[in-house]
Amino acid sequence: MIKFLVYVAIILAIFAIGYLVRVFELASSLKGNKPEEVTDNDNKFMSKVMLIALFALMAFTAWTLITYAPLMLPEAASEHGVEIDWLYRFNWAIIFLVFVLTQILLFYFASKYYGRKGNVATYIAHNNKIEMIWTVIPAIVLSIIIIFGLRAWNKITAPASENAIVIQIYGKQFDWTARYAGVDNKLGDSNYKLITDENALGMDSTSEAGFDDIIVKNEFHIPVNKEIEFKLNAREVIHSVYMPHFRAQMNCVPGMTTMLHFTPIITTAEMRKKQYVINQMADINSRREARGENAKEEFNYILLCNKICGNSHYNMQMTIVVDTEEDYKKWLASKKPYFGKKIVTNK
Ligand SMILES: [Cu+2]
Repeated sequence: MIKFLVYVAIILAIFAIGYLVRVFELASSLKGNKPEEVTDNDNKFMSKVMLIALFALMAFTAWTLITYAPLMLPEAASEHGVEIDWLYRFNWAIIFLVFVLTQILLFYFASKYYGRKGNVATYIAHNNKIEMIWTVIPAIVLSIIIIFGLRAWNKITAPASENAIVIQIYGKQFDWTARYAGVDNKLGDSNYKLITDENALGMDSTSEAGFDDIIVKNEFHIPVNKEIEFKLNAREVIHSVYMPHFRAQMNCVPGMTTMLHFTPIITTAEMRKKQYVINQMADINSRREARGENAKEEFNYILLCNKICGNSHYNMQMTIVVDTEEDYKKWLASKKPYFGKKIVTNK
């Protein structure tokens, strides 16, 4: 009800301002002034408004930066994530510099050279020198950005190294499954025709490479400072693996295998000890408490589906735990292979 009254008040205020302007115009026309004519005094007034607008714009920009900076992506926890963030900040620095410079010049000139009676603007039809400047400088800056970007992109999308740990991430409506390649680091064959309620991934029980494959749900572990190669599959529609802390995202497409790889550099335990993470979690938990929820949440890396894939898409996620190598091995050893067979390898 109060909201409704506020809206009514705003609409009435707009009408009131309209009428006031009309009254002002009528009064000045009675005095013999032409209301539509712009006088030198009007221009001078607007030149001051330009300066005020410049300060207001800069103050607003500073405020949004301070207010919304905490909502940017969390700290990068993968090797290439650090590089992506560096590129991102580099781009921001250039954009910010150009923004501040051009806006200051724009408003300052508009304020300084306001219209005066009898003044005529200088028309420049063509000037090679200034055209050269505004073409060459942006071209150089853009080339630098593109070269840095391409170098990073080539590194990120290059094939994973031979000894990267292979993990399959399988998406279906509406959950994720992770499959570890086991001792041989090779995933066994699978076939969609073999999919049943028990064999959700359609694993082929005659494929030897798959005998030691381990299947986990809800949560999967990876060791820190080791390259992980993800092989991504989907059952029925396109899903998208998104691991924001690791700056990694790739679509999972039915009928094909997509891949991505990264090296995590911060363990979950290390992340939980960081002061800003402690503060963030305290903030989240205090808001939960205010809502009457008891469960305390701890920081966790997360894998999300980033393709709207159906009505429970929002809840399609998995916890990622980055362990020390020792803890990772312990965790993996506690899991039983899906087919329950030990594989004999000569590796
Ligand atoms: Cu999905």
